[in-house]
Amino acid sequence: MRFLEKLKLIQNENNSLLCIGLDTDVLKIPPSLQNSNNPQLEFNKRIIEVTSDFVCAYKLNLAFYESAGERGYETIHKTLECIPKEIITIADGKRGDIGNTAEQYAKIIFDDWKFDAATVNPYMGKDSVEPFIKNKNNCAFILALTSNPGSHDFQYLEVSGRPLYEHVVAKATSWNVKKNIGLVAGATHPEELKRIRAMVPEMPLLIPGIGTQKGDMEATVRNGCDKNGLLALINVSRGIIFASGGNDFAARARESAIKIQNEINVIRNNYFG
Ligand code: NUP
Repeated sequence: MRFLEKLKLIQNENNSLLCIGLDTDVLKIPPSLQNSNNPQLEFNKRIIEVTSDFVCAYKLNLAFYESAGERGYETIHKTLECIPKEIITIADGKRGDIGNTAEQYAKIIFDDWKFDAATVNPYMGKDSVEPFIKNKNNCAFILALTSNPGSHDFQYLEVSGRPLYEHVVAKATSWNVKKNIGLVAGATHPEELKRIRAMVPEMPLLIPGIGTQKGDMEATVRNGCDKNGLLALINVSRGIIFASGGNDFAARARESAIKIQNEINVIRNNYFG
């Protein structure tokens, strides 16, 4: 199934724009799981069990698994097996390299792990992105305007009369022949998000920065959705999975996910009916 079709189906079915970030820092796993065979995997399984009815996507930041060594690769495989097939899965590794190397990155992410989507750094240009958009069922979320303070170092620089990130948005649009490109735009830049959405009315936007990074929820939903109140994937990682550092982590994560899903939906109903 085409990526966009799968995304719209699950956003409607679960009535959710929420993407939970499984940024499972092994040092923050609660004591009750520490003695299990693979604490990182057990943690993910519990989080997925209690939240999969309220999300449209799970995003695994690869850093937290790669830093766990050999075991981390196994955890990625097994975590993906626990995610219901209709939910979108995103590998957040911000890959980007010369063509033949990028092909290897795309191979492990899409062919071996079987993620639906990957985040891609566009700095090296079209040939570095191409392996991620070869298959119409896979999506490349291209970094346009990131949520972090360092986004001001390069992304706002004026080039030919417009900020660099707008050039990225325009290029991504021109590469989007198979309709399987999305953009990453941070919730910490809500006005720019509005501008980006106006430039790409039909692209999915992966929007991190809500919660710990203090992005603006109201403006993010209003400015990030398409005209039907869909196609924004609003990521929250620490704010959900580490809502509690204790043995009640799963129950607290569920509460937090429901609260955020409701908050998003109230704003959607206000603006998109
Ligand atoms: O611009 C970006 N900002 C950002 O935080 C692009 C990202 N991919 N992320 C990722 O989103 C970040 O690496 C982390 O995995 C997640 C945000 O986590 P949190 O602040 O909700 O805990």
